[in-house]
Parts: sequence; structure tokens; C-alpha cells
Amino acid sequence: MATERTFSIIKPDATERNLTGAINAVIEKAGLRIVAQKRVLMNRREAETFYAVHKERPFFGELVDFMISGPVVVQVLEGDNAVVRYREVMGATNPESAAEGTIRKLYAKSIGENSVHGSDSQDNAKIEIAQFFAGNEIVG
Ligand code: RTP
Ligand code: MG
Repeated sequence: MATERTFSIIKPDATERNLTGAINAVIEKAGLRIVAQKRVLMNRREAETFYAVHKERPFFGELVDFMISGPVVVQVLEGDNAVVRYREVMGATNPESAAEGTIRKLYAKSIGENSVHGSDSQDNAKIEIAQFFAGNEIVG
């Protein structure tokens, strides 16, 4: 299996409930290594750029408002097939459909306030990592 990197965000609903450590424990137990991490407050423009792919969707405004409503923790995760593996660890977008033991099943409040983001492809992982981290901030 190929060692790869993915981009993760611990979203405002989770930082608000002091769940950063609990979520990191699930990530690390799943065999993914946190090779970069910082807590930031995204501004509106950053959130709109980050979720530009969803700009025509009815929930876009709500999503951007949510992502800037409080601190987030942005992360780079490394491991075998990290992109797909982290999507499995996160669980389905809607926590009601998420599998037992996944981060969203354990912690998400709703389909919108669903605690974590993970890249959906290797190409997007590279783009998303570059939006938040300089190369020398990632230590594998
Ligand atoms: P993410 O991008 O955050 O990792 O989540 P995802 O791939 O599982 O879901 P995606 O379809 O990319 O949606 C991005 C985020 O938008 C919010 N959302 N709200 N109200 C709604 O119906 C709705 N649908 C999606 C969620 O925060 C979702 O994670
Ligand atoms: Mg997505």
C-alpha cells in the first residue's frame, strides 16, 4: 500500500465541545499519523475558497457561516491509503448513516455540524494541504 497524505479539519462544533483530543485519539488508533496541525479561525474568504466546489448548493451559505463560527484544527494526516482510510474513519456525511465507531457516529451533531472534514481525492488533498500549510510545517 502507498503511504499518502490527506487533509483534515476538526470543525467548530467539535472544538467548541473540547473534542480535539478525543478525535485525534480515533485518528491515531486507526493508524494515521498527524504530521502537521494548527488551530486557526478561518475567515470568510478562506472558507468560501475551501468549499468553492459546493458554491451552487443550497447549504453553501450555512456551511461557510458554520466553518467561520469558531476555531478549527487543520491537520495533515499520513499513512497507508490515507485519503480513503480517513474517509472510512470519519464515517458518512450524515451521522445517522455513519458506521459504529466512526468519528461522525461518535461525535457529529447533524449533517451540517459533522465534526470533521477529510479530502475526497489525492488531488484535492494536495490542493487543500497547500491552502493551509507551507512545506516546512509538515514533518513526516
Ligand atoms: P467534507 O467535505 O466536510 O469532508 O464532508 P463530505 O465530503 O462528507 O460531504 P460534502 O458533500 O463534501 O459536503 C461538505 C459539507 O457540507 C455540509 N453539508 N451540509 N445541510 C446539508 O444538507 C449538508 N450537506 C452537506 C457538511 O458539513 C459536509 O461535511
Ligand atoms: Mg467533501
